[in-house]
Amino acid sequence: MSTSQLYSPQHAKNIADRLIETGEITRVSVHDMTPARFSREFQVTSTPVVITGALEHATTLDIENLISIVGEIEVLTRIYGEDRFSRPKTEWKSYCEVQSMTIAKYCEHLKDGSAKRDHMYLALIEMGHTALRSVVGPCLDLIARNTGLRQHPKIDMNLWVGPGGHLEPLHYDGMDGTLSQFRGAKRVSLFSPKQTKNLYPFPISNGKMPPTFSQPYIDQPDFVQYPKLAKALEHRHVVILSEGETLYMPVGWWHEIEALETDYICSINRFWKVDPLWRYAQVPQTLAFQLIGKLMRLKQAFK
Ligand SMILES: O=C(O)CCC(=O)C(=O)O
Repeated sequence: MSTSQLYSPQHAKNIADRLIETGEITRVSVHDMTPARFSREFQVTSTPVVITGALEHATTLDIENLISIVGEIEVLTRIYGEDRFSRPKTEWKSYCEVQSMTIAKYCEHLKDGSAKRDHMYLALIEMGHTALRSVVGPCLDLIARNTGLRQHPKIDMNLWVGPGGHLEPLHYDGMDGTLSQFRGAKRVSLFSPKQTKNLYPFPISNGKMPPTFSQPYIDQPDFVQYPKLAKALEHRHVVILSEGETLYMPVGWWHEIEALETDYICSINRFWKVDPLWRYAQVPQTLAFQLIGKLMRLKQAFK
């Protein structure tokens, strides 16, 4: 069999599909969670968990509510562009373009289909100082109370709104994170930090894409260019995060997030202090990346 037959896109996809490990992420009701349990079973062991039941009494975050609560706020919207995901990530000139618009204007793009066509995503919009905080805050604070997660001093909560089908490519963060699903569902693929080498992070010298992003597409794997990806895929965890659920992602865990097909999805994420601090030792690349980021910000401040 020739190499091209062996690694045809369909063949590679079949291998990837076969290797998906499902159903391994534990679900725990927020009402059964205590800080001691969370610390022992999930935080200290850096184990992802889905927390259920915390958003039961949350106001639905639909377009109408978003417009009436925070519609006037001007935000930077990510525009990935129509053909971005059909090109290899190594050809991307930057992570994405951004455009300033009000949240109400973005909602118009969602309604008329242009957000889906142009892969426009309202991503990582800090909402801690807005009226939305008092609407969703109580549910999210219940998660903090029952897990003992401690808030990052500078970041409170971020809004994510986008069309069904949107894909946030595989990356990791330098803090613990929780992703709460207020509308629609997401398919989350998770890889432990142990798989970092097999996921081919962008080299720091790349300069266009951050080293916290992985080069290959995990659902159209190119095993010729990225042979070790097959190993990583053996350890892939896939979880469907349904409306009302919250996923805890420990520092350094790789995640790719796909909004399942629907008109639009709405989530809120939070970043938390890494407790205890020695957990950073398990993900030294995260620490190194944070230090580089701090040095770059210092350099800019003195320019
Ligand atoms: O939901 C998304 O699209 C991305 C969220 C994310 O990357 C996070 O919560 O860390």
